[in-house]
This record gives sequence, structure tokens and C-alpha cells, in this order.
Amino acid sequence: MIHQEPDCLFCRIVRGEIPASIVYRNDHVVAFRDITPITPQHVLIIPVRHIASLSDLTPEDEAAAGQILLAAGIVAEIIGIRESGYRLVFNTGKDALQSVFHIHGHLIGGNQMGWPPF
Ligand code: D5M
Repeated sequence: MIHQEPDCLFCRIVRGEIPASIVYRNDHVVAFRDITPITPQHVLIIPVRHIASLSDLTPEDEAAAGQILLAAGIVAEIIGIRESGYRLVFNTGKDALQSVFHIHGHLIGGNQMGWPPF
């Protein structure tokens, strides 16, 4: 049984209790459109397993963490930005303005971005 939290917003999306525009899912991850997109394409990739942040990953989460990265290219292909390029951003903790404490990679793209990103 994969660990989930009853009241976590993103766990609730995984369970289908809250509607989301899902673009891809498998046994390990769910990818859905961000409700407040910051780029023309903006999808969140989350593990099915509840893990609060990158800082909370343990060796037990190795597969879940790897599955997020593996999903990035698949999602990018589905939404049409695999060739043009994209970023995968994990806001982690206070200074990074993490607001939802269930790991999510922001897959952003669809326009030319700059660097540095802050
Ligand atoms: O990013 C949290 C992100 O989660 C932020 O970009 C909005 C998004 N969000 C919040 N609620 C929803 C729902 N219900 N659907 C889709 N997207 C959502 P953070 O990195 O924690 O600041």
C-alpha cells in the first residue's frame, strides 16, 4: 500500500477527490496542469506516494524519486515541448516559496526562458 495523507491536496488529486487536468499517470506518478500557470505549458509531476519535500526523501523513496524524473520527458512529449526544451523545478522550503507539501516538479516551458531564474 502506497503511503497517502487524507488531507493533503495533492494526495486528494491522486485519489480523484479533487478535479485536475491530468496529462499523464502511471502507478508511481501523476502529472496534471498547474492551476496558475506561469508559462504557456506548466504541468506538475507528483509521486503517488506522499512525500513532503525533496528534503524529506529517504532511501525508501528512491523509486518514487526516479519515476518523477523519468516522467518528465514523457510529459514533455505529450504536451509538445520535448524538442523545444523545458525546466523541471522543485521549490523546496520557505526561501523557495514551497506552498504545497507534497513533492511536485514544475515542468515549465513553451516559451524562451532566461537564466538565472530569480
Ligand atoms: O507550487 C504549488 C503549485 O500548486 C502552485 O503553482 C499552484 C499549484 N496548485 C495549487 N492547487 C492546485 C490544484 N488544485 N490544481 C492544480 N494546481 C494547483 P509551490 O512550488 O508549492 O509553490
